[in-house]
Amino acid sequence: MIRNWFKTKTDSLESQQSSAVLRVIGDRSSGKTAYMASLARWPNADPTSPVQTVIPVGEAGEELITKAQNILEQGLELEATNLAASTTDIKDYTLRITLKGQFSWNNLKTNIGSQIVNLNISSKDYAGEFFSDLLYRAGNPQLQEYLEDCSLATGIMFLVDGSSRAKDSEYANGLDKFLTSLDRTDTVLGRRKIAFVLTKCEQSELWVNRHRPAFLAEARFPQVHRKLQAWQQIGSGSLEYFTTSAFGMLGNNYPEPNVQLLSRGRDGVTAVIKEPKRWRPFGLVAPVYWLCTGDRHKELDKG
Ligand SMILES: Nc1nc2c(ncn2[C@@H]2O[C@H](COP(=O)(O)OP(=O)(O)OP(=O)(O)O)[C@@H](O)[C@H]2O)c(=O)[nH]1
Ligand SMILES: [Mg+2]
Repeated sequence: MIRNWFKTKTDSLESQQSSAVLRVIGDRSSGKTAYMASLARWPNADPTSPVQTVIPVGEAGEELITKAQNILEQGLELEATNLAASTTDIKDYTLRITLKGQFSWNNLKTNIGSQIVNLNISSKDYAGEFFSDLLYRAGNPQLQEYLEDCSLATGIMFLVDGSSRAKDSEYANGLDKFLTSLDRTDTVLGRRKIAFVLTKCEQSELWVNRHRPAFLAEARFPQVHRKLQAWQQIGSGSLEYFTTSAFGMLGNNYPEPNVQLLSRGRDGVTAVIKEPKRWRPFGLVAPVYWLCTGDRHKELDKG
């Protein structure tokens, strides 16, 4: 009985559904798998966050959580993702992200249902090899298949390790090839969105400007920034900038990165989580929200 009542009650709440088909691309070690696994795991959720739940749908999604628990939460490093022989072999992760309805006494009194927002995404996490193949193995049939698979997506998440600024021109060249190929297929031309996401932004030089993602992108990756702006200006699609960290910070007053660095070089940093029990990523949902709805979410943008 109670269950039925609850069901009708929730069904009558207005809920807004938005979905997106995504591809996560970027250089080797840019943090793509860590991003996806952290999003699926959603550890130590901040009670004040607009995100209510992140639920994996189906087996592939569950696998992401297992990865987060067995690797990241044990303070270990993820394995590099292998380039699948065929794009049909790449796992398609489906996640449902539910944002809290904004209840207020006002809403209750006037009986205006608050909107629960569901973001439904299916997302493929490519191997970073795909990105270097763009540069060095153009014309390769496997690469062509990847590019075709990418063109089915409505949203592209282009992840770049924020501390790999030395690779700006390489990224710009890869991107150039990628965008040219994408625009050649007109499946979703003009409606396609690209989120340029700077990862590992718990690093202090990025953290201080985390609320200015476009500024950071332009300052640290001027050539990539120029390419993306040009792509947008010719009407190929829309573009937004984001900052995120799959590992996050420790403490509130004097926050420090929750990271134990393993290496730092021109490719960026590799690291593991320092205190897995206090693991709280930031900025993961903001790009997904924009890719699904076309709007930026002020609260999610705060981290
Ligand atoms: N400091 C820091 N390191 C991170 C973060 N996310 C990932 N890493 C580290 O960056 C390295 C690469 O992370 P992955 O998620 O495996 O990168 P990837 O883009 O999937 O790499 P490929 O599968 O090889 O293309 C590993 O050492 C991770 O632990 C982060 O938010 N902060
Ligand atoms: Mg990977």
